[in-house]
Amino acid sequence: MRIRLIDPAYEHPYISHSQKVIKNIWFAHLTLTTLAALTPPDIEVKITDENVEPIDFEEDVDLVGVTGMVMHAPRAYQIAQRFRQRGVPVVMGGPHASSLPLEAKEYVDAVVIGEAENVWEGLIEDFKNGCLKPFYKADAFCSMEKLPFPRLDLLRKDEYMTINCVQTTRGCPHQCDFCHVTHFFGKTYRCRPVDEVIEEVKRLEGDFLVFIDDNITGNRRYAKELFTQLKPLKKKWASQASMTLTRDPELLKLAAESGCVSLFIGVESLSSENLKDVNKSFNQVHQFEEAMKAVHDRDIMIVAGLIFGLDHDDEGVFERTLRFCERNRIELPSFFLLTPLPGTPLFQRMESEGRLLHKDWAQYNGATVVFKPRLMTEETLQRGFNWACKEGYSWGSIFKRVFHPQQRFITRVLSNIAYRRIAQRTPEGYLPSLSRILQRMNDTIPLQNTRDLIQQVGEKIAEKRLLIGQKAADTLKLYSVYNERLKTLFVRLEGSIDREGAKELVKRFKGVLNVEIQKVILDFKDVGAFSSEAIALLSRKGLLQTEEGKRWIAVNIPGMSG
Ligand code: B12
Ligand code: SF4
Repeated sequence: MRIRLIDPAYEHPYISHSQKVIKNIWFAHLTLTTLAALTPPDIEVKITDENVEPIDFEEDVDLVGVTGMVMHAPRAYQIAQRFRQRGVPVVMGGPHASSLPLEAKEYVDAVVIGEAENVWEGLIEDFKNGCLKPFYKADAFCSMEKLPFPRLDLLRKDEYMTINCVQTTRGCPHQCDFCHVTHFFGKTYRCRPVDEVIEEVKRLEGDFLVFIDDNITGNRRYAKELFTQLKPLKKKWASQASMTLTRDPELLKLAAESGCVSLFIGVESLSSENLKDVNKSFNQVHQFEEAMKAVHDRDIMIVAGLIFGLDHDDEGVFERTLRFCERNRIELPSFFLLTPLPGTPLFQRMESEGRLLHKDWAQYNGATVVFKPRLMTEETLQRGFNWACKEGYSWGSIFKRVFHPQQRFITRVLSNIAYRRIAQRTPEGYLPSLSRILQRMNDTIPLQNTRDLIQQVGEKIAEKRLLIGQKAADTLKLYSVYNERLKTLFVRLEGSIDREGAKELVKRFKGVLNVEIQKVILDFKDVGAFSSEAIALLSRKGLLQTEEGKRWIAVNIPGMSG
């Protein structure tokens, strides 16, 4: 019996990778090599990764297996159709088929939902006996012990950056709303026995490998044990980890000592509100800079995942995020557009709010807007994203990010050049015209004469002041969000306002109303103290108007609204 396993290519005018890019940055998934290893030895099994070689649709095979993420689904269905037209049965598994098995079943003969380990052999047996079932789903997650080593020998190794991929864990202890991992693996985090991982690593040729885990440090005790045992092998490795890793200096040290040279870290957003919305509050915005430094201090390169289009993102998000990457010398910023993947809580929310634009899965690629953003139009989000991709890999931005004292300068530059090639193919974008204004409207103004401040009366404020503390009261913080749909700028003020602070406010807000910003709402709720001169100035300049219908509206003015 002959089985052909196929990883569909993604065909897209600018997202698809050329052979050259694949050779520079790409590593093969472990999906099909794992399936091949699970296939009984008396069966001839071959792999086609369509990203690196064409599919032979005329091949004489008995069964075809196709995998695919959401964005690959339409291509996977086309492939299935071609083989089925010739009477070759097709089985589909992987993230998309597991999320939408009924849809997938329309195009294939059988669907494997979830992991294949406990069902693949049975499926082959059924096929041999002519009684293939429509769906296969294991009763439980598979054991992580004694997993067969993936059949890397079936890949065209010279076509990739590396084929040295190893998985040590499955799942993730976190549950970010946009992520497919927890949906797929449930709330489990399973680790392979360390000695089996070490044995697999020992068998790899060359000294570099990728651990394709979703979060390699999800269980710190396990990760420490793994890194300790990796050390003597003197390999270099890359992987993905959540930012919580940076809070354990010993873990980070061990990772570096065991050969970690690069980590993909999901930073996602610089807004705490956004992170809270997507259940990722364990990423603490105020610790980001420190966290990035801790990783760099260990000579580990950072590939940062950053998402645009979350509900608190306004037009200022693109520039703010890029400047953050430059300031922190993030070697490889990886920008994504928020993408509601079927099966995730994000998808359910967007669907119930009627915000999905369509279900053309090929567009669910992380680089195309597929939903209605809250504070921007679809067009602004798409163009801003395109701008960030291009600008982030402009020479100017690359230079700002690659120069720092850590090792591997050449590697940093070469990886940036490879990413630049991809970024250059992105269509023209533009920085939204309000971006600069919004940077100035999200700032901290130091105060000069806090002696004259009058602490506001009223229980609420007194409480606030205690909470904010003396340090915050020496500054005036501006938090602004612009809603493009309402053409309204919302500004929350926090801290104290003395005469200089009020002058600065007036300066920054003078002329802010224009064709785009048609209304400003100033929220004084978190202002603990004013000087009388500040109040006089703000009121003279019209910033304390409370009447509905005006273009300037002040709300929660202490002493007025209680
Ligand atoms: C490595 C990896 C990548 C690498 C790809 C490597 C490369 N080529 O350079 C990189 C980092 C580039 C990447 C990119 C992306 N990835 Co990715 N990636 C992974 C990761 C971490 C591991 C994949 C893997 O090898 N798994 C190990 C194998 C053994 O597991 P498996 O694929 O699930 O297969 C098992 C079962 O699903 C089943 N099965 C699967 N297929 C089939 C087929 C048949 C016939 C059968 C019977 C069974 C079966 O059997 C297998 C054994 O149990 C997964 C997460 C994960 N844990 O799988 C995400 C994951 C697959 N990626 C994901 C996403 C979204 C992406 C991106 C779209 C992100 C983006 N927005 O740009 C891009 C797309 C890139 C592209 N053009 O293909 C999502 C997919 C979600 C979804 N529903 O589509 C995942 C699940 C991660 C997540 N956070 O949600 N990815
Ligand atoms: S930490 Fe990463 S892998 Fe884990 S649930 Fe969140 S996004 Fe997914």
